[in-house]
Amino acid sequence: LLATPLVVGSTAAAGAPPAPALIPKPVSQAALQGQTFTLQSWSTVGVITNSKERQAAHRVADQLGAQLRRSTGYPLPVKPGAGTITLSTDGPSSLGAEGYQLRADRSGVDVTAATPEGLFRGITTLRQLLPAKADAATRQPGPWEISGTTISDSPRYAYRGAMLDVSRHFFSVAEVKRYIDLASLYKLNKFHMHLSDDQGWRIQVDSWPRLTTYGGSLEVGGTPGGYYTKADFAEIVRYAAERYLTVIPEIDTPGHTNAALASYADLNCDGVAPPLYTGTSVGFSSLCVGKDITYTFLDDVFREVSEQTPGDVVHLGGDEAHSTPHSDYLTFVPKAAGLVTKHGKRVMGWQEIAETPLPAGSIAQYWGTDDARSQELARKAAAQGAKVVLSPANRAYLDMKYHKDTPYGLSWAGLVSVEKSYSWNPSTLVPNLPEDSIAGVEAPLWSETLDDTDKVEFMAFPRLPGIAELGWSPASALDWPTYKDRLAGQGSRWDALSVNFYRAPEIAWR
Ligand code: TNX
Repeated sequence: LLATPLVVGSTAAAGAPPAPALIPKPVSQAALQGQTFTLQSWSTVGVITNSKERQAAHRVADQLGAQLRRSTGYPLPVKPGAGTITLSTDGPSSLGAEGYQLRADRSGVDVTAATPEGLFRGITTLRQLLPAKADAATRQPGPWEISGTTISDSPRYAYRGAMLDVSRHFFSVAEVKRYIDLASLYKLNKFHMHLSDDQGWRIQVDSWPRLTTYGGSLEVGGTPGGYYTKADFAEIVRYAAERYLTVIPEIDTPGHTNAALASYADLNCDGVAPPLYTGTSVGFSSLCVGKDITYTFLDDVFREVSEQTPGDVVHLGGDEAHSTPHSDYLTFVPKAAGLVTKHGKRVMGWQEIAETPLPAGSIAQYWGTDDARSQELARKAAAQGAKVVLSPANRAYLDMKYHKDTPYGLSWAGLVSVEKSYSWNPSTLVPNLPEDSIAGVEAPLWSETLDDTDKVEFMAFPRLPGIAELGWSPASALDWPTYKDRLAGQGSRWDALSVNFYRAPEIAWR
């Protein structure tokens, strides 16, 4: 094709729609002047791949086809070989596993990657290039145009996560899937599930059945809780994997354990089981560090949870152990970490675990608020060779209120506006934290005050896409004024997807 790529921002050809605003912003994008792709009723989706990746690459094409069939009503058959839209795994390995190139011109759209995962990242971009109504669940009128463009893209960080607290309030498999779907649209690749806490134990453990049957029975406020059976959890893991998110299960220890302590009296130092807890305090419970049964218990739990986890990371919590004597904490964490590695997984834990020696390959999750102690813990983790995932509570905690009148959420880490949550650079957040120790970013969503999906979406949108951009896009792309404009363009997309997002007044939603 003869068209010369022009830098985006140059005048689009007359008649061509303006280039849509992509989140996360790609590494590089150029306009193809005067070219417009139009999806037609006779368009096809082709897949060019090798035998090893055939199934996965076809599944990505099927995912794209399924969504576009819903909104366009076109048949869009998926077939081997070139199509109107062609997904190819022939891309250079220099793109990395998640990188892709995309070209849309008058004759078609090519998405090229080295892996099916890269194709999946590419189709999330393709969806955002189409009009917002392409994301609708029901048939919409066309035209289905994309202004000519070339994109080359790959992530800044390998770890780009979302966390959902299913303990304080339980969310059904369908609700969890919906959150995974929305996270996947912004190229997040880790789904951290906070599966146990004082208020509820949410994952089946065959060797300790009362954890769920009793310990999972309630939630905050005293309403019925729930738990995931092994089949449920397998379904979540499978669903996430199809969207190229790895599930990281968290069993919080030694604090945040009232649900387990209530389920088994033997786990308590005094042998007395406390009642179930449905309030929202933290820091009052602890496993009994001196008892052997504590480690028999954790060995069983980490074994069963690891067996259900294809990813290589299990999170052991470790936060806010205010009821665990400090010397006990220092004894406990290495023992618990050893049980995670015994079952073949890398250890992840909240920043406090950096006070203890950690096994090779561990990840510490920073949740500080620019305080010196949290920063010191992040550096301590790095100094012993661990990686750090950044979840600064005053920026990345999606449960913090946007402003003082936000109807739910907490504010212990401050009010977190859309601008505040976006306006930071992972490289420089923690002074003197070596860049090569930063694995990436994660946005946790704690659910003390969030008992349904509408509330979850209200808190996550529009802030989650901003954290996703901080994890994916190069530092040079991060800029609030232009981000704010791109974010405005997501509003109609969330309307099409029926996302209950917060219409922050500082954004000119369109
Ligand atoms: C702190 S930060 C917690 C959670 C709460 C959250 C609420 C951290 C690792 N733990 O137990 O749910 O604040 O914002």
